[in-house]
Amino acid sequence: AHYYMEPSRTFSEFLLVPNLTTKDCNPSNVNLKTPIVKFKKGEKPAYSLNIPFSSAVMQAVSDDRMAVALARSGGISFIYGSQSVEGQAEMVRRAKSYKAGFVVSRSNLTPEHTLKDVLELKERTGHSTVAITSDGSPKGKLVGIVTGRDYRISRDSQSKTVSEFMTPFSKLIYGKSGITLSEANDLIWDHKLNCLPVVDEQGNLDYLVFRKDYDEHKENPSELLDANKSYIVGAGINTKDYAERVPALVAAGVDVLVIDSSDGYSEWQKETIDFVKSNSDVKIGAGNVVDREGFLYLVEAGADFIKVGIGGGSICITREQKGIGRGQASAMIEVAAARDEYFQQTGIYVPICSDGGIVHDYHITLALAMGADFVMMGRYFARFDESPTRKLKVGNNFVKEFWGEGSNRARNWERYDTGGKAGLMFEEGVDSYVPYAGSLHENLSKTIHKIKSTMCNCGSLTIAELQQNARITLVSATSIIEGGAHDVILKENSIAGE
Ligand code: MZP
Repeated sequence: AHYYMEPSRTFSEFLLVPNLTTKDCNPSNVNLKTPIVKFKKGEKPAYSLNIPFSSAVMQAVSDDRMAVALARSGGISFIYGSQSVEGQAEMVRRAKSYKAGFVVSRSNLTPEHTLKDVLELKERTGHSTVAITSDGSPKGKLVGIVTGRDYRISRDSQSKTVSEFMTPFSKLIYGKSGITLSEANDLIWDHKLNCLPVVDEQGNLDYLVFRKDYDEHKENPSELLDANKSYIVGAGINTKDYAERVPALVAAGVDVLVIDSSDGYSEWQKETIDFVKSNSDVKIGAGNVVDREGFLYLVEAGADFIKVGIGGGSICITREQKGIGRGQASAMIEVAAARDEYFQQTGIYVPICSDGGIVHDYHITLALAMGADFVMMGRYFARFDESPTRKLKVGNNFVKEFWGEGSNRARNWERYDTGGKAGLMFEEGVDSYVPYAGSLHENLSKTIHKIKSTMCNCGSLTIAELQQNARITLVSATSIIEGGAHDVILKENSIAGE
């Protein structure tokens, strides 16, 4: 046998040591854009994400509703494959039928409303920008816009009215209603408005169009008016019925597939990748692996990205049942080193995804710092309104149901199959509850802010810089105690009257 003499480590055993934070290194300048499929040095990946988040290939997490909600925020869902081919293809079709952000928002707000109303609307709709028309209808006259910039500048001045806190941009456009489309385009160019004003037949400015991918169309913003793009949608497949499932998903418009398996270092995965590559152009990720050998095997097989992690998922009992797996941090560190070496040798960059075991938001930043290009999470997303499961009241708390793909409830034997007799012989996952946490948008915004803020502590404005610059330290068991509140009596735990 080969022995790894170093213990296998988890994220909680590490901390980031701050680097110098320069003055321009503030959260609003941090860019979380990240590749998800392989690309050659000097070229761009065919798909990238605006935030490094993907939701797990699980019945309790990723359906079409989650796919749209997460894509709208800049991430990707992989719609679960442990269902009929028709059912999954229909979910993909529904998610693809949503169009990426044309009009972000038309509100019913008027200039008399206060900033508080606008902030509430922005919070509720999840949009970073709100366009205000005189009568609240899309055809009404534009009287102002509220951008992310207002939001930050005016957050505490709750009493201002809309017209008082309109940005110079919006005043400019307001004063110029009646401008032509090309004049409007000039405004965008000059003022980096990141939106496209739309004019009506009379040439009057009608409403504003905002898109996440505006930058890609900067040279010719009018392209944005016929290019009504759909969101990027992913789907999970297995190594058993791919000949039937993949063509159906491709016909439904899927962008990226991933082979969902608890142990991906197998000839079954190679065969599946071969089939996909010879029958379609669709991108395909593979996994999960936890070491250099597994990574290289799947990369040589043609995978477009590699998923890392065995046994660390919140609902996973694989390590207890079968004794296989590896601490998530150790797995990430080794696979990231293999990925970098492969890039040096071949000029091909293969993104890696850290899958499972994210408990605290800072674990995401650590995973990125250790080399992950994006993370996949189940428990995190299962807690939100947008996950497909029931919300229940247990005792005094609201919870949502969350079960593993290896549980009897999911009946996903294909994910665990190592050949031989079909069927789930024993469970590798549990059926559980997670605390209900509200809307995806609200929670994601907080998490993203934390990540950006930590990246600033580490002196990094991009994920690539973080991977390059991060200084990571192991922590001792006693210093973990030091990291939480300690040696104080927390108010909520103290007994009334004492
Ligand atoms: P977590 O984010 O909930 O900690 O982990 C989610 C990941 O756990 C999934 O993306 C998948 O890789 C893995 N998973 C899903 N079901 C099981 C199981 O039943 C499992 N064992 O391990």
